[in-house]
Amino acid sequence: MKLIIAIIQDEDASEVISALNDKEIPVTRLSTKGGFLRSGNTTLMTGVEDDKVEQALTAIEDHCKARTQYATMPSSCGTMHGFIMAPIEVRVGGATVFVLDVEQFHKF
Ligand code: 2BA
Repeated sequence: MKLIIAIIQDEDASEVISALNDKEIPVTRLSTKGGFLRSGNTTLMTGVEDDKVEQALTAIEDHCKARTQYATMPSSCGTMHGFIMAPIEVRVGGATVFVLDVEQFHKF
């Protein structure tokens, strides 16, 4: 058995969850925040038998789009005024996915 942890964008979450449910793959949705942009994203946790891992990954890949976001970061302007806030373009991925071996799985 594997545990798939997928960090995706909020906008894609409903479609990914529906696609997983259609394949009878259970999923838990967590509201999370990225450490770099400090804005909300969604983390999905799904425990699946090994033979369903590819189906789960396909559902995630097919429904997650990369998008460009703009973040305001402190940047040195090289003058005595010190720092200015400079908008930077950040490409946020479709999905960041970890696949872990599950040592034990219980439902009590
Ligand atoms: P954030 O940490 O908010 O990062 C958003 C996007 O900012 C990243 O997109 C990447 O394009 C950029 N970025 C992140 N750290 C950066 C840095 N130090 N310098 C310049 N640009 C940086 P993604 O790579 O697609 O990541 C999307 C979200 O997935 C991340 O949100 C974070 O929540 C999670 N994530 C990505 N890689 C991870 C990892 N190795 N471990 C845990 N979470 C990860």
